[in-house]
Amino acid sequence: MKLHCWKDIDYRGTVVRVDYEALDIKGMPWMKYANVYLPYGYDETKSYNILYLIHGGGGNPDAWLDCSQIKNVFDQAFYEKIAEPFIVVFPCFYNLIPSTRKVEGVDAYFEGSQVLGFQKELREKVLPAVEGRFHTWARSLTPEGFKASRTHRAIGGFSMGSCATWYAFQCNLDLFSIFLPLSGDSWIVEPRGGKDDAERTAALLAEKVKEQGYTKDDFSIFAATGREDIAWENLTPQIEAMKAIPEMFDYSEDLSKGNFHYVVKENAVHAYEEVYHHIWNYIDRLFV
Ligand code: FER
Repeated sequence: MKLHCWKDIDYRGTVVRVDYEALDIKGMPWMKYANVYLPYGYDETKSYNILYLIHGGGGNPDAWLDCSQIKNVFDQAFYEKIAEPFIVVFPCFYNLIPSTRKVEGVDAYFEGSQVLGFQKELREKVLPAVEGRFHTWARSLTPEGFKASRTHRAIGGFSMGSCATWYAFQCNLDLFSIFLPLSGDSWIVEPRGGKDDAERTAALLAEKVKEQGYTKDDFSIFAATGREDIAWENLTPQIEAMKAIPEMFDYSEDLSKGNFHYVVKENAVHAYEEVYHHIWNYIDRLFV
C-alpha cells in the first residue's frame, strides 16, 4: 500500500463549520455541527463529489482532523492532481454530549445504537444541511435528488465510524455508493458479529443490497485495518465470509477491478494516525 508522507502544500483547503438542528437522545431539538473541508479553489459554480468521514467511539467532528494528518492527505492529493478535488464532511454520530457517556470503557450496545440511529440523521439532517450550503451533484435536497447523485457520494469511518459505514451500506445505499469501513466490523447481527457470526453477517449484507433495489454493480467497498489493530480479528472473518459470496462481493487486490477491496497495514494499531494512510492509498480510486 501507498503510505502518506506529510508535505507542505502552498494551496490548502479550508475547514468550515456547518451547524444544523438534530434531535437529542430524548427526541428534543438540539444544535449539532459538522466540520466541512472545502478543497482549495472551491468554486460554487462547479459540482463536487463528497465524502462523509465519521469518527470513532468517544469522538466528535474534530477527531479525524486532530488525531491524524488527514487534511494534508486531501490538500496534497488535490494539489498534485492524484484525485479530483472533493468535499469532505466530518459529522458526529452521537445524540448526546460525549462527555456524558460512560467513561469506563465502551458500552458496545449503546455505541451500536447511536451509530444505527445516526443513519436517519444523516439522511434527514446532515445531507440537506451540508449539500444545501455547498455545491455537490445533488440537484435537489430531496430523497430523489440524493439518490440521483449517489455515485458522487462516499462514506467512511474509523472504528465505530466503520460500524456506521456498514450500517449506511445496509440502510442508506440510496444515498451512498462508495464505502470506506476502516478498522471496524459490521454489527448487523450483533456487536462484533463480523467475528462471531461472519457468515450470517456477510449473507445479510448481500441480502440488504437486493432489498434496497441494487446490484453488485452499484457500489464499491474499500475496507482496511492494521495487523495489530484490535479490529483486525473482528473484521477479517467478515471480509473472508464476504469473499465467499463473489456474485455480490467481487473481491480484487487490483483496485481497478471488482467492487470489494481489503488492505491490512503491517504493524498498525487501532488509531486514526494509522488508518488515515488507507485513505491516501485509496484516494485515486474512490470517485472513478
Ligand atoms: C471493532 C473493534 C473495536 C469495532 C469497534 C471497535 C465496529 C471500537 C472500539 C472503541 O470504540 O474503543 O471491530 O467494530
